[in-house]
Amino acid sequence: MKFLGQPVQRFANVDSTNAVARRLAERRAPEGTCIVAETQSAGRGRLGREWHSPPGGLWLSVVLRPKLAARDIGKLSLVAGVAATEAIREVVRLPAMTKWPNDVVVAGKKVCGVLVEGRWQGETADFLVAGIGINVAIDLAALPPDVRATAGTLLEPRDPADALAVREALLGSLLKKLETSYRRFLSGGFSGILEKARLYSDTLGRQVVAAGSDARIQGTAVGIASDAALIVRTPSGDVRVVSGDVTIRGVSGGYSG
Ligand code: BT5
Repeated sequence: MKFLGQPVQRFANVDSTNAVARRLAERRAPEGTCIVAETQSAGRGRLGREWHSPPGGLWLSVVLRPKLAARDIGKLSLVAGVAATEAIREVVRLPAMTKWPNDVVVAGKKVCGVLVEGRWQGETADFLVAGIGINVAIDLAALPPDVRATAGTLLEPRDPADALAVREALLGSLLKKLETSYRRFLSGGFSGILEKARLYSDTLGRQVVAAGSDARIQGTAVGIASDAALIVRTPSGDVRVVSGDVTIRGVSGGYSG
């Protein structure tokens, strides 16, 4: 690896690795700085949602400094989601899938979430923080019942030594894959990442309900466009969903995230 994880800063507990990375980035931390914590007391998801971060997970954030327009942030989320999917496949050998826009699921259960945040100067990113949370070996009973219903863990948290080894292997694999995809993305190779996103997609071909800020769209997810938008086929035509939450219909318990 050339820069991702140079350095890795480890903490026992932080409020949120994204918040720590942001504070460091504001003080000019170099691109590639990576924050890893054992637990987070205020782990966050999108739209102010909470990300539960008990021991046994891999909670990390990296500082990135791409020349990126605000409208392209969704692409970077996809880059990180695909990297996490591939790392899980490689290290744990489970059939991880990417659920648009930012989740990784195994057997329909959310095992990983991605949160990309940025500071903007006009329309361009000053810096970005890509946060990735993976439930490596967490005790699902530690989650509130509504979250537990849709969450999964890669391993049972029975053997702490084993779990620690898997976490370290996942960290190494994830940083490598993220760096490769990110470089590819910066050099104009987003279409290759899109191909993977489509290949690993748990969403395409499914009946979905997409709830954005101002509309609720119901139909079949038929594509991921070149700007990372989800294309949903409805009786009145194809609709582009740029952000928001997607629920896959027909999955027991209904699943959104
Ligand atoms: C996400 O948001 O999925 C992004 C999560 C990013 C977490 C990482 S951890 C390292 C870094 N530091 C941070 O502070 N954050 C990042 P969203 O799509 O909004 O999903 C949030 C929803 O997922 C919650 O409302 C819950 O329903 C569910 N959830 C919360 N904790 C979970 C967990 N550990 N496992 C599975 N689902 C969870």
